[in-house]
Amino acid sequence: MLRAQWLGDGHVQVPADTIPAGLWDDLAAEATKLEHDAIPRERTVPGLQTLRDGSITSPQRCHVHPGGEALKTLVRHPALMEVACEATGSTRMVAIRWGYKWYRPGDHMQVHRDEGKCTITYSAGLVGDLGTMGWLPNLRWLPSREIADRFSGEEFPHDDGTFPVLHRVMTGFDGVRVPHWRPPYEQDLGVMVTCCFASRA
Ligand SMILES: O=C(O)CCC(=O)C(=O)O
Ligand SMILES: [Fe+2]
Repeated sequence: MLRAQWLGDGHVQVPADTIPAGLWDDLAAEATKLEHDAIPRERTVPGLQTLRDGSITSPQRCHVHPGGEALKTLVRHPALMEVACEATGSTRMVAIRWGYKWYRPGDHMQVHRDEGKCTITYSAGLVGDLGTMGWLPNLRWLPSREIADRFSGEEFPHDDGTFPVLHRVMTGFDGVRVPHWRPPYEQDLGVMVTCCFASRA
């Protein structure tokens, strides 16, 4: 079921009640506490660059932080691993990166593909309304070079599918293959948690 959904749609959800409410509270509190240490991430070089691992980098602006104990607890939660394995058909996975992201008005991330090692990328909203991410599932299998050529002159495409980033629900997606982006953020503050797992078998 999860496997079919992954292959068809490129995304799956960790059932909403699996992660305890207390852990979500801890994550929101941890993100708030770490906000003043968040690191600006700003890439202004225009256009899309393809890297050798198949990923695509593009202009972006936000703040990030690798988090603390609450985030480590989330990443170690067995549900994330189980959903990731069942969806992707892997038998063993390891979390390879995780963090909080802060979006303020105008912050954005243009069309990109995630780091090649990320078999599945998870995200969830913690604070504010994260709305939707732009999502191009029909271009999942298009070579990165073609994606870069096609979108270099178009900062935020129009003909997208949208992908909701839900409050306190982890959604896992094929961010390595499905090109995706975040249009300029319009509200005061959105805080997101994200992590990615790599297949080991
Ligand atoms: O803001 C989002 O929802 C997407 C973020 C993203 O794609 C990334 O961090 O790689
Ligand atoms: Fe991404």
